[in-house]
Amino acid sequence: MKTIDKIYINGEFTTPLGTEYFDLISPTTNEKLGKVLLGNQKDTQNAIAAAKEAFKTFSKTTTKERIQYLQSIKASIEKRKSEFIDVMVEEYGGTLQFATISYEYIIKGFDSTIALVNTYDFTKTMGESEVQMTPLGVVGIIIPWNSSNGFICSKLSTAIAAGCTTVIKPSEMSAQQSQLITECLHEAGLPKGVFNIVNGLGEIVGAEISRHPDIAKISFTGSTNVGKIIAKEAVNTMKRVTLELGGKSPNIILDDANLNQAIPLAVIAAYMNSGQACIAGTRLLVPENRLDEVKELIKETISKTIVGDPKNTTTAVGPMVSTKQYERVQNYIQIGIDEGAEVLTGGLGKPEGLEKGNFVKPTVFVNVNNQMRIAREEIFGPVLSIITYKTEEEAIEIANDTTYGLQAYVSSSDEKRAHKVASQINAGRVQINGIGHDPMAPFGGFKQSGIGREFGTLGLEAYLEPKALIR
Ligand code: TXE
Repeated sequence: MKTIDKIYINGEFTTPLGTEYFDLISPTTNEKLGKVLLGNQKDTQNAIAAAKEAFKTFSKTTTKERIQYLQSIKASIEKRKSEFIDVMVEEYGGTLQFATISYEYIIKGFDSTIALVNTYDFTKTMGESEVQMTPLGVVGIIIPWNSSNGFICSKLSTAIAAGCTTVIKPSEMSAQQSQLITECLHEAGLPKGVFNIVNGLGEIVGAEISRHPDIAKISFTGSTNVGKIIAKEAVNTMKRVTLELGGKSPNIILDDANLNQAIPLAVIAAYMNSGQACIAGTRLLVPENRLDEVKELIKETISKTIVGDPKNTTTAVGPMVSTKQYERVQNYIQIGIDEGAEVLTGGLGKPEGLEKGNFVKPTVFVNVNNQMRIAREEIFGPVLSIITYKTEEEAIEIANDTTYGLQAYVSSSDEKRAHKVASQINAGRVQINGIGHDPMAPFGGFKQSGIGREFGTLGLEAYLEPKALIR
């Protein structure tokens, strides 16, 4: 049993003033793993004050110095690779496969941020003026549980690259993962106050960050509902916001697609991170005349998809993070049934032999129309809806008929055709014949999937304020 009873403020591990504990429960066994002592409003204010003080000097550091800090953080994370992976598997139920990829993305992320800042021009000429790209100030980083350290690293590294200081609020469910990254950041020897980490509840610590006048920007990843609450609060002091929110990503299988490639990819896209991914491809758009083939192939692929203990190397789908999330997914499966969709595979209840943890049967619905709730709302579990279409135009129309627009997928044996279709989809990223991540390309959503972009030049500029000197 672990007790995490420290937060990190102004270069020191410190005991929070808050007195409430939150239990950490294993998603795999539902046994208690430990508990975390939560920070309160005053702790948050102390962290913000430390970041504000640190900004006075950190904002004046050179690019070279900031690159050295980033390198030193990367080096301390590299020393603890196996712990990063293990704690994600234990605390969150991320599969070993997914946790390993997440760790690799963290390292690659540091490399690309370093490369980016190394060549970025912080002083530009626009018209006849000099434009200085200046660090925004103290950034509040509020993140969820579905890739806790991945999100901390990508947001924090960009903030540091820009010369900003930070107050980080991880999900209370990710306290062990936060403890590990805090130790790495502490070891990296950053100036005190550049990063502060306060464990705590969203309505207390997150809300204080959202309203505090000394926070210049909030970078948030999480649900669309909480994103809206944060944006409303932030506007009172004109905080900049980057919001990376939910999705209901379409995956268009064009009629010329090689299904032997496209369908296994579709299953990976839908069930990545056990379906708890904002970019999950949860609406599979299939040409009517190929539905029977798709149904057969999807059943076959899922019969080979291993659900179970996330520690096993072959497991592709692990448990949901919490019993609350398990119940939420079950509720959506029931909604799908009540709406008249047909369960092709999976369905309600836990898979046989996995009654202890928060396991969901990988589920596929057919006979879904795009107006059903299972096709419109983010479920955040391994539930895929198959929707048929007649023409390419109709496929594009269905793909875009959503309040979201984070990611989309297109499969075709004709690259040019896929490209043309991809260009007509309203989403921040479109994956053609595959699933990849380019850390130099922007990431973020159209419509209610968010505001702003992360990664690459646009991601860096979201932490900078342009100042024109007119002569
Ligand atoms: O997310 P929340 P939850 C979706 C997914 C999931 C649902 C609920 O559909 O089922 O959201 O998950 C903090 N002011 N996504 O409830 O609440 C909170 O403490 C400031 C999609 O866990 O959005 C946590 O640190 N902060 C998603 C963070 O916000 C507040 C990832 C995210 O939690 C707050 C996760 C408040 N009033 C869930 N209330 C994605 N798109 O990747 C909460 N928080």
